[in-house]
Amino acid sequence: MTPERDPCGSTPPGPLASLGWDETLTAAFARYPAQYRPGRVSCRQRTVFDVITANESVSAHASGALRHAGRLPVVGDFVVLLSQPEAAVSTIVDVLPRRSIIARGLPGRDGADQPIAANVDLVFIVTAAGRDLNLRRIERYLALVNASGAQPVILVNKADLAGDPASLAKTVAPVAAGVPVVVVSALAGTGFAGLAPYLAPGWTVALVGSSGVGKSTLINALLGRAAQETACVRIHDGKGRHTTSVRELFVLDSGTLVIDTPGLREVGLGTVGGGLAETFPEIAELAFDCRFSDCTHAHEPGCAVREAVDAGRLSRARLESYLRLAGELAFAQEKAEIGSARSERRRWKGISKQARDFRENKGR
Ligand SMILES: Nc1nc2c(ncn2[C@@H]2O[C@H](COP(=O)(O)OP(=O)(O)O)[C@@H](O)[C@H]2O)c(=O)[nH]1
Ligand SMILES: [Mg+2]
Ligand SMILES: [Zn+2]
Repeated sequence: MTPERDPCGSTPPGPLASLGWDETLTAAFARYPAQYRPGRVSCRQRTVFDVITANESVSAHASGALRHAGRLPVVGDFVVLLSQPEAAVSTIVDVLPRRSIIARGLPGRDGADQPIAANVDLVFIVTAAGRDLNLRRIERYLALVNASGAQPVILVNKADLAGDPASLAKTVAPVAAGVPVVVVSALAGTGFAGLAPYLAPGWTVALVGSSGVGKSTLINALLGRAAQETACVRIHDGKGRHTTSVRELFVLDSGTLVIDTPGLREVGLGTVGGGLAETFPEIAELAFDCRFSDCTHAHEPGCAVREAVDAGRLSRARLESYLRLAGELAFAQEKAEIGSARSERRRWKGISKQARDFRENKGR
């Protein structure tokens, strides 16, 4: 049997499929002529990206057009490359449509979300036994992941530090709300069998969680070698200095793609609200019985959610956490609206100035 030929001739060579490439991407890439090639961003420095293509890894700059449009790629993005034979560095000319995007609100800025990783199928929310085992933080990460388009899995690391590892899963269960919980020790190498179902070939798995919970140790254990050895290519940053940064996308022997993310000190929820109902399904369920369909469960009369708390059917901590995150989300959305209104004003100012310059110069 002969393999099916792609009529457009745009199907990238086999290895791209093992990078998580899919049919949708093939369709999006089809309009690019032969000198362009697709690849996946494995490492992001300030202005330089490492891109894995079907047969090599190259350094690339984002095109001016992408930079001006604020469409910079992130780790995990599938991009379109243009390589000039005489130039050492390739140019990223397009970012292909994302099937998921993990983003967080960036505290103190115009309210724009900060993308962290793209095209992720599954996210391990990593937490650790001991001080980091913070249920409220897990809820926050769940809301973030539920809004991203990727599936969450809660991973409790450092089981070796807990007297009774089984109790760890039980502690987390009330906030997991049906999301799988896996307890491991990256250091002792225990519990990894529980991860196997999530490490399918061609899947992209991202690890998120506070700094120090053991994400890098876990990736090293999965890789069976020190990930630090595979740091990004050293590149001159234009000021004559070398910049280094650790690679963030790895390919396991199983064919799973793993993305490490830097420990996030602050995890703002961003502006995408879709994640809350999924993160607090029991509250969403109770809300059907609130008197007002737009009940915020904060102060309205006839609130079924607050009644459930009073009756002991819903934990108060859970409702408080929901209210805190919902409030934060509303604030972030408002800020983003103001931010986009402001940049819209700036845009119009630019346009009217152009028009004025044009009028003033016309008479000459
Ligand atoms: N006891 C214990 N320590 C661990 C485990 N996994 C990681 N650590 C330690 O936790 C510290 C932080 O680990 P690291 O992988 O750098 O965390 P990251 O910031 O999330 O990448 C290191 O000192 C690790 O040796 C574990 O399963 N058990
Ligand atoms: Mg790390
Ligand atoms: Zn209510």
